[in-house]
Amino acid sequence: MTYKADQIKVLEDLEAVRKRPGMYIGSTGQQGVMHLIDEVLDNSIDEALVGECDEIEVTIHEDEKVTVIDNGRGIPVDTHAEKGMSGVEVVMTTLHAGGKFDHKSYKVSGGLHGVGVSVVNALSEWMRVEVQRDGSRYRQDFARGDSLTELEKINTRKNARGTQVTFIPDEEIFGEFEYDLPKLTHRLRELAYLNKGLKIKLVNEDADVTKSFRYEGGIKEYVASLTENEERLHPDPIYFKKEEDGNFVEIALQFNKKYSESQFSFANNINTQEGGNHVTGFKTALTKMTNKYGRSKKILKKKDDNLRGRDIREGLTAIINVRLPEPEFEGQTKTKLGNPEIREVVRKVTSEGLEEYYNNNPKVARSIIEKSIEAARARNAAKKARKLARKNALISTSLPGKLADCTQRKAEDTELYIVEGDSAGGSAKSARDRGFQAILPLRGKILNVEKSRMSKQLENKELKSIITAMGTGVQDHFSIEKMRYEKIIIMTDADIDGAHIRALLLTFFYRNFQPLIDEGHIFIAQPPLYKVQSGKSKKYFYTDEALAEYRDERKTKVSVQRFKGLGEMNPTQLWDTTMNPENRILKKVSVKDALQADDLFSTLMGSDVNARKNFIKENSNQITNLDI
Ligand code: 0RA
Repeated sequence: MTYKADQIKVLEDLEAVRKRPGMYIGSTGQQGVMHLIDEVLDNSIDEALVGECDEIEVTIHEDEKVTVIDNGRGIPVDTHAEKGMSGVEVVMTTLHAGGKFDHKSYKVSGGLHGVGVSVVNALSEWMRVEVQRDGSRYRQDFARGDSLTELEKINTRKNARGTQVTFIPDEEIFGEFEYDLPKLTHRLRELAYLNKGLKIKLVNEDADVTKSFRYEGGIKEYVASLTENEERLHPDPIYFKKEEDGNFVEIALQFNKKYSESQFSFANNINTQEGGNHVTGFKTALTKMTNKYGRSKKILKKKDDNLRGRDIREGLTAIINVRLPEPEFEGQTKTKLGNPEIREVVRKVTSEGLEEYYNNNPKVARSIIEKSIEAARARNAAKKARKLARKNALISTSLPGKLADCTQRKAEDTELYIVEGDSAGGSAKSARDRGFQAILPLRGKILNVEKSRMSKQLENKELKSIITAMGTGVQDHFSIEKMRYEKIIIMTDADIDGAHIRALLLTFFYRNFQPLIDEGHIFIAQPPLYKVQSGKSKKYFYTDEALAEYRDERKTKVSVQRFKGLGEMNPTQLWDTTMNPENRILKKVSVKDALQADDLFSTLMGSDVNARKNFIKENSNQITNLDI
């Protein structure tokens, strides 16, 4: 009887998932599709977390199915006493089945994902699970939450184990979808770094590309790769780890001669973008221990103030990785670690680890402290300069001369176009609807913001004019309410230089005006790449693929003009293709993945010019579609 009741409940549960997929996976867009892969992957990673799996393979098949294979223990195949079904069926058809097998010591439950792999079943047109366990191979097929077959033994094979899950997202739910391969690649690489020694393979059958990630150095290697283009204060990353009361903590640090701070934290393999108690514990210990050492060695003199945390962290790239049995995720995006007990554990590990490192590497310790003192000086000088500037009231009140403002004064529905170059700026000024569109042309190269302090950035004419045009003020004086426009639109040429300037501007916004990105105010204009004239009709194309498709369809010869720069378009063309809200394509810039962004920025902004050029060439598509 219980069997029947359970079966009915299962159908109801998974029907609910299909009715309101957004409640379980956030969205039914591309992110939702990616969530399905994450969900299956999390189960394999959980096996790796308990040391039961050291190899994972993800395949995107030509027919758009996805397969995730691991060599973990395999989903249990025996009959579940309460439920009267096989373990495989329980896991695949019961919401939150994780709790039914609660003998896992780490898990991602309650995290970003953690809704359970049954949700993937519910939202897949078809799904096949194969388990290799106890010398046999088993298989069961599912579709849209129901089982299609019973669990069958398909053959015997000794000395192998693991789980293989293949699924295809349901078009009834997701419509036409595409996988975000750059994002998947990034996530798999990140997971390989976070789980030292774990081998993760990504096979993209369509492109015939296979990538393999395995890092014996774990997060230490991660920090090294993130800072490979930086001038470093010490040759190898600082690393320490500890396991205490079932909590595992590891930290890798690299101090560099740059001015920004990059900090990435993870809890049970989830990127805790909003930070949390592990990050607080780390910061407290770093500040306290560095001051203590500086005083004891008299690098910090009696008359000197204590170093502030943010002065010590200037130029620091840090990864904080923790694992704990019952993680609690809080915050707006559920990416803030809430467990209070972890703060003290991380504080202690950092304190002890740093003290030992400083004592064994006095020269490095001195250079870190001297750099912090320098940062504090610069901060105080900048503060004085700002006070003076405000007194003069020059910077903040008069709008830049080259700004062609719109006539509407209320910010609502207005737009500020930041345009590369005077000639394009001229076209944009003639093309615009002056009622709600303002134009700010930029001249020459803007400052590389990654490599300079804020005080220096404020001296840069081009950046200064952006700040005054926006009206928000900066740093302590920033106020989003003072924004003079609703949208800020970056409009650059569709070439490599354009991509570079766009990346510089994005860095500038990302580092100094993140709330503008968070609240969806920053956009990228998409000028067309080609104009095709056939007879009297004109068509514009924004990607090479779209043009190729059109050419294939037509077969006849058409005349194609490639736009190299915005300046080549006359005002009417510019309006029709790029500025008219009715036709244009705007890309909203969002901080979805600070790590991905920073990865990109540090390569783009690092001192190795060739690495940067190659990166832009290889990734120009990704830069245009930048997910930051
Ligand atoms: C429930 C219990 C156990 C493992 C799993 C589920 C499991 C699920 C998936 C999904 C993909 N790969 C997986 N690997 C394992 C524990 C099994 C045991 O104690 O032997």
